[in-house]
Amino acid sequence: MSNFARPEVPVSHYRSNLRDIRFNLFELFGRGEILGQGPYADLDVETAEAVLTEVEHLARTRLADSFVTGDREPPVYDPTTRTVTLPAAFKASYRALLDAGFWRLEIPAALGGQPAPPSLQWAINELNLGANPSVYLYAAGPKFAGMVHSNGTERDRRIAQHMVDRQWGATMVLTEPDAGSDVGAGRTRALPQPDGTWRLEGVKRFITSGEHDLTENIVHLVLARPVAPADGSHPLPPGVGGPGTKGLSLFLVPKWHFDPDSGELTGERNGVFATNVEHKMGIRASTTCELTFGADGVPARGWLLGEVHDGIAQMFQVIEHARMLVGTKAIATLSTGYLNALDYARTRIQGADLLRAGDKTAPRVPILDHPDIRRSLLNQKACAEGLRSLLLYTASVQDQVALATEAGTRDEGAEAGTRDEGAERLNDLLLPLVKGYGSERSWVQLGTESLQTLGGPGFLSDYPLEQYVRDAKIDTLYEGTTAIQGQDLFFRKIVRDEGRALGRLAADIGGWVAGGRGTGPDLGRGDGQLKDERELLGRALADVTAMVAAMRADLPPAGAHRGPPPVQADPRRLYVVGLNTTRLLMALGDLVCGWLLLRGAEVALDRLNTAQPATEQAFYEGKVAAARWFARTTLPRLAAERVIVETTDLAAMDLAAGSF
Ligand code: ST9
Repeated sequence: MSNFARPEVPVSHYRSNLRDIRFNLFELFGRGEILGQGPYADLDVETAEAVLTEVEHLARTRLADSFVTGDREPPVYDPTTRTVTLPAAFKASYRALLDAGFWRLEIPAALGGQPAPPSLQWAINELNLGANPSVYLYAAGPKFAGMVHSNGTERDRRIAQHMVDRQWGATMVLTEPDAGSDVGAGRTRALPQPDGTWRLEGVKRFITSGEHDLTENIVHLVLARPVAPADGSHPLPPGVGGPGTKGLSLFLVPKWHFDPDSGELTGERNGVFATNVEHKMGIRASTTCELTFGADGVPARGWLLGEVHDGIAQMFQVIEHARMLVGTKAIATLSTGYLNALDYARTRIQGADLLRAGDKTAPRVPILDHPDIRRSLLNQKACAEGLRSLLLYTASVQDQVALATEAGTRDEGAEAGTRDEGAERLNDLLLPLVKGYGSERSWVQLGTESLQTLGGPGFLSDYPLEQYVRDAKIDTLYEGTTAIQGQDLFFRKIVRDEGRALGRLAADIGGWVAGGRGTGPDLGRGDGQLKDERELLGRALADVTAMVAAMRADLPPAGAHRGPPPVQADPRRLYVVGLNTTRLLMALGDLVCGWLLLRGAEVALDRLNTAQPATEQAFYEGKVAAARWFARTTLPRLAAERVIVETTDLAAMDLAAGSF
């Protein structure tokens, strides 16, 4: 009989890795030190552990329950009513997520929240996003409310409270048919009205959760360009509504009109309608809508958020959060993809051990015994765990930002608005890595390694891998493509930052390589056990540093980019920089992941110095093995990337369009 048995239903598709999440939070990044005190006095380690356990159970059961249904029975769009209906199973998952109430850990106390440190929030988010990303995307309303609250007027803060109390959905509305990466090309207009509201006109595209039947209302956060009426009745202040991103303002546009004081719906439909819902490769349960403002002759009215024209900066608060979210979604999917592949490799019997390949009577073995499967699984493990460390390291930096801000508001002696600018800059630097590097590595690993581990069955819908691959592809695309992340990293987070955050990160990595202490609170100790890996990491650091130097040398002499005096006089050399920004993004991602994996290995080696229960022993040995594997198989590649950067010329740009 064939040992290829179809999986029994219903087994949760979701394989969480709570042990590794706890390792990162409490053993590697010492998050226990900030819990149970200060702003988190009510949230000690024990409570945090209990929350994680409960969320993991919810994710693996109630959320995961509708993961497949949402894909096979996607939302139904009715163009006559312009409404969307979601499948009942999906609605049940959504209800379970909201009813569990963990979203309160993500919103300010003023709105009824009990804020947890970002590191715990993102650990929770990993579990939810790994189990059912679409459900989690619909459930972002309270988080949006927090953003409205912190940027809003008294009126907006009341609206934010209604959003929380009535559990309304919310969306971010930037993209237009001809304004994707280039948000500043948006043409949606906002005309001031005599009653102080604004009327919006235009078409937006690719709006996640733009229409659905999960909530009684949806509040759209819309970027639009203010335009003065032709009759001169409402002139705009100077500088408002000009070209590009800086001319955009942010408006709150509800699906249903409501009384801003009471939150009660008036029963009147606002003129923002879903005029199309896209058919997609993946995350099919998550609606991706075309929204038309002013469709069907119904005006779309909204409020200017905070009554200030600062739309792009306000929207970037949402975008920064959403970029972290998309990276987390990708990383979470790779992790469950790897663990599904591992389960399969342990039980699938196929072929003889390579050492007995010539013996046709040799016993058949689990594919886990084959060298190439081990290569693949170690790639997946190292990548999934390295990316989790990158995510939770970034979240730990966000803890520092949050604690400083909180201290500024709590301590009456402190100046208002106290900030930890160093941590803010480091977080800014790391965000494109979490989003851009995280999504690229995850999608490629899922397709080329996790699905591949299953062989032909991986291609079948009997297993979750094919859905993971389809669902994860979007992560390299939305919230700023990988190309945008690469440009953001180099031009904004390195050059414009004058290398400060990168310098701090490089000093921390260099400090670890030297086995001493750098500038961070929790750097590695020099115990000699990872000597070869330290050397590999040191070389990788030198390679990435050289890549940055080479790219900086190609910046134009003057203009948009600040920094040390550039060397190159030929302005076309900027193309050479543009040819390498994605390469640098991936190289820096490898470097940081390598460093974090090795720091984890060091902690694991420490633990292994004392007797551990068998499962713990296996866990720590796995941490060390994955870090060593990554250091030996991935970090040496950065030397080649460096040579490529240093020798890039203009040939690609000189090639005529017809020659492609
Ligand atoms: C999308 C939806 O794809 C996907 C769904 C995701 C999930 C939905 C659920 C989300 C839940 C979220 C909950 C939210 C809760 C909020 C929580 C809050 C705590 N960092 O360089 P310039 C700003 S949506 C910060 O000249 P260009 C900055 O103000 C579609 N700010 O740009 C700057 O001024 P300054 C996603 C940044 O050449 C100004 O922009 N679409 C950053 O005019 C102008 O900067 C995209 O992501 C930054 N990194 O425009 C668009 N960068 O310089 C991708 C810019 O004075 N395209 N600002 O500081 C880009 O990012 C382009 O580079 C561009 C270029 C549009 C910025």
